[in-house]
Order: sequence, then structure tokens, then C-alpha cells
Amino acid sequence: MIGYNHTHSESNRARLDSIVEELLPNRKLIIASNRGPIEYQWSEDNSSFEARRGSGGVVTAISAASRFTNPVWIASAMTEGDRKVAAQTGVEYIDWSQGDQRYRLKFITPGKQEFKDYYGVISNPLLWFLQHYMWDAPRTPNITRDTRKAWLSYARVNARMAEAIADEVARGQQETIVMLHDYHLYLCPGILRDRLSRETLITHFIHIPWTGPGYWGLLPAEFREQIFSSLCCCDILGFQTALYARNFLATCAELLPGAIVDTEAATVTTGGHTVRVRVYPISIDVSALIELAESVEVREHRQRLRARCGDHTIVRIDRVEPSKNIVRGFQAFEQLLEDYPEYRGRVKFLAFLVPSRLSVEEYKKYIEEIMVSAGWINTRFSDGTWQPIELFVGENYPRAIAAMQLYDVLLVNPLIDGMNLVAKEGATVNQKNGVIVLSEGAGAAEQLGEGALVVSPADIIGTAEALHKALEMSLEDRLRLAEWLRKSVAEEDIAMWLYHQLEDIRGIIGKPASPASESVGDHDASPANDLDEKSSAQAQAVATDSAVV
Ligand code: GDG
Repeated sequence: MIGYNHTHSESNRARLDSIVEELLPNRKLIIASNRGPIEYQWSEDNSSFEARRGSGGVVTAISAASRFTNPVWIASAMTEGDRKVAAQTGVEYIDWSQGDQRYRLKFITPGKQEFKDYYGVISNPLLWFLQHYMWDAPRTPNITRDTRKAWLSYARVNARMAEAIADEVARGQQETIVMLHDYHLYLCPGILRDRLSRETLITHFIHIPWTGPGYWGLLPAEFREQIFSSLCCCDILGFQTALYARNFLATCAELLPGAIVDTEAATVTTGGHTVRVRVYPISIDVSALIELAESVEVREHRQRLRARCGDHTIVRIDRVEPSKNIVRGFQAFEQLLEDYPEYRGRVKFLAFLVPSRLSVEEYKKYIEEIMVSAGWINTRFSDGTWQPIELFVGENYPRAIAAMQLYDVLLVNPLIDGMNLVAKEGATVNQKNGVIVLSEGAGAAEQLGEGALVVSPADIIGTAEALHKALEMSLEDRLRLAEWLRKSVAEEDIAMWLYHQLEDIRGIIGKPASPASESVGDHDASPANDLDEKSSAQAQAVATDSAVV
């Protein structure tokens, strides 16, 4: 099986290499994202820095893509360590290489209050909650004077990022491709378009869902119009799924005055400039992941975790994030134990939870709710020797990969999720032909639904039944689904994610966008680019080796 994945990885890599060879030798590539690929922790005790992998799916994906291109990567300083490193390096790059991953990293250092407003008020929660349908609309959000003040900080940090990018563009004589990432940097394209020549190509990839126009109405018109009109200054705007891309087009048609939306061609024209709206489902670096899964470190975690498994093992791995729907996942498990008592004593649910955004009140509350829910189920069903749920709280990526190898069932039940890389990682490394129970709200369902048991995320009974079905599935059916998933992920790995973007960039270079002459069908080398494709189908004991909550 592993050999099979390698074959795909090699041919995908070869396709990517050839387009990189063609496009990038004479062009500079700049990647910009809020979080950088590494974070520095400063230790006062021994006056030294420790570099740690940045957390979350955006870092997983872009780091993998940077294996192929040696980009300049500009990010915000997130930790005190990052700030100190930035102060020491000044205008120079941090040259980073690990294995075959190489990039030249630069931090921008917004003021502390400015960063708090940009990150902790506007990006998370305002935009994140908005784009995950997480506001409780009769009560929240409340756009107050403070929110408006924070919005100005959001704009200022975007301006700082745009300035750093523009300086970097000016530093060389080469043509440049700027790839922006995610909701923290929505206002960058507009500023860059004013500052840079037309030769500089700007793309923006949005890692999270794009909600329908009705929900965007929760934002004041001035905020949302700034966001939409800035994004329309890109050459290409990338989304995870066809549904999110369609939502963007509908949003511009409804809420952006003067926008000309061509849904056939999937373009929006504003002020004489046309942005192409495209779909690039993000993925994983299959061969690097398999290598990691075979490492000594992961093997040791696997051995330790085996002792925690039951006759059947359900696993989930998430940031502690309300949109991941962790509590309902536990409630579905509780329902399973209630409806099928034969599982008691035999099934274990191992939940690996990475603390996230603990400065945001809702996240602090959510981790408490998780503890209470797991504790309640454990109290209800534990029999002295067997405890149904075990929580592993803390940052430990190798341990998470080990857990993915051991599941009989992987529960991925977010309310809504841009993609969800855990589903793709699990499908790739699992050693037990395990079954994935997958929410139709995860972007991954658009691609992987056929190889998983798809559930509606609020449906506790339906999720419990899917867990039951997965646990009872014949080996033959498990094998068939697991193989289908492995193949699907391997065919569209991270190299292909980048390849499809570079292919579209190649199509634009030297050719101004024209809504009339170009249709989405022109890009059908990537089946994912067809917007008419089917829409998204649509503790008591806390084990931790780093943080106890
Ligand atoms: C956002 C979007 C989209 C797991 N444990 C640890 C750890 N992980 C890794 C996982 C996976 C990544 O973190 C999480 O990625 P997801 O995609 O599941 O979720 P988000 O963080 O919400 O990512 C999402 C993604 O961006 C990419 O576009 O798919 O929809 O919300 O790779 O294995 N990472 C670290 N420590 C751990 O303990 N550092």
C-alpha cells in the first residue's frame, strides 16, 4: 500500500517540479500568512531560543508546499521569542532548512495592542466565527466602538504586512508571485494592488469556509465591502471547495456594489480588474507523512498508545475549537454506549486535543465543556477497570500521527471546516483499515465522502449509528473504503494542490484576465475546479505529556 502512495507522490512531484522549473527560476515567490512555519520560544534560564513547528493546518500545508519552491515566507511574530528573533535579524532573513524544507523567513512585528485587536478581536473571533456560522445571531456579534477601533488595527497590521511584501518585491529585479493566506490578511491584496506593478501576480487562498451572503450581513457594510473589494484585487482567489467558491460569487453579487459577477466563468470584475475564483482542495505531503509515521519517535508513541486502546478504538484529533464539534462527538459516543451495551468495556475513545486560542473567552469555556462532557460519560460508564474516554491534551504532533495509525474508527465531525487535514492524514497512515466517520460540513467530505460514512454534524443519533456501523463493518468493506481513501488522497496530494495553482498562474502570465474568453472549464486539469461539481455533501483521567488542563 505504501509503495502505491509513493508512486503517486513521485509522479505528482514530477509534474510539480516541471512547472516550478518553468515558472520559478526567473521569478521570486513570496508566501505571507499570519502564523509562520516555526515559532521561537525564548528561555530566560539559559538565554537561548527553541524553534518549534507552528501549530494548525495552515502551517502543515504551506510548510509542505515550501519543500518544492524555496520561498520567502513573511509572517507575524506570534511569540516573545519571535519578536526577539525579529529584532536580532532586522531586515535580514532567517534562513531555515530542515530536511528538504527550505525557506527564508521574515517576521513583521505589530505593536502589542495592535496585534491583540487584529488577532484577538477581528480575526478570532469576529471573522472566524462569521465564516464558521458560529455567532449566536440574536445576541452576538455586537459591533461596538471597540470593535471599530480593533478594525482599524486589523487594517494597520494588514498594511504592515503589505509593506513588508512590497519591500521584498522591490528588493529584486525579478517578477514576483505573491501568495497570501487566510482571513488574517484580507485587506492585503487591495493595498498591494495600489503599490505594485501589474507584473506582480497576487493570489489569496482562503483556508476556511466562505459563508453565504446572508450571514456576511452581520458585518457592517463598510467592513465587508473593504474585505470583498480587496479580495477582488487578486488575480486568483482560491477556496477549498466548490461550495465556498460559489458562496463567494453570490456574496459579491449581493453585497459588493458595482461588482460584475460572471458565475459561468467564475470571475468578479471591479474597477476594470478581474479576479478568477478557483477551487484548490488543500492536501497533505503524503510521502513526508509516511516517512514520519515510520520514524522511531512515532513508533515509540505507537507502542505506548497501544496499551491505551480497547478491542475497538475510536480516535479524534482536533484543535480545541468549538467548530470541531468535540462535545457532540462525545454525546454520540455516549449514545452508542447507551444503545449498544455490548460495547461497554470493549471500546475506547481516545481524544487528542491541542489547546488553541486560549486568550479568547469562548475557547476557554469550550475546553471546560469538553472536560465536563468526558468526565460525565466516564463517571456514567466506567467499571473500575475500563474507562471509555481518555483525553490527551497538549501539543504532540508525532503522537497524533501514531494515534492515526491505530484507529478502527476516526471521528471527524466538525460543524463546518475549510478542509480538515486530519481526515487526509488518517486515511494515509492508518494501519488497521479503519473507517472514517466524516461530517458533511468538513470540506474534506466533497472529496472523500464516497470513502467514508458521512454524517450530519448536529445529528447525535445519526453519528452514533455511523459509529456502530463503522465498528461492525466487515473486513472486506473496511478494506475497500480504506483503499479508496488512500488512493484519493495520494492522487491529490499537496504537490497537486500547488501544481493546480501554478498551472492557473501560468495561464495568466502575459494574458490579462477576460471573463468572456475564459471559463472554469479551461482549468479542468483539476477536476476540483469545476464549480458545478456536487456541492459539499452537504474525563476523568487526562493523559498528557505537555499540558494538563
Ligand atoms: C485550518 C482549517 C484546513 C494534530 N495534533 C497536533 C498537530 N496536529 C495537526 C494535524 C493537522 C493539523 O494539525 C490540523 O489541521 P486541520 O486541517 O485538521 O485543522 P485547522 O488547524 O483548523 O486548519 C482547516 C486547514 O487550515 C488547512 O487549510 O484544513 O479546515 O480550519 O495536520 O495533524 N499539530 C501540532 N501539534 C499537535 O499536537 N503542531
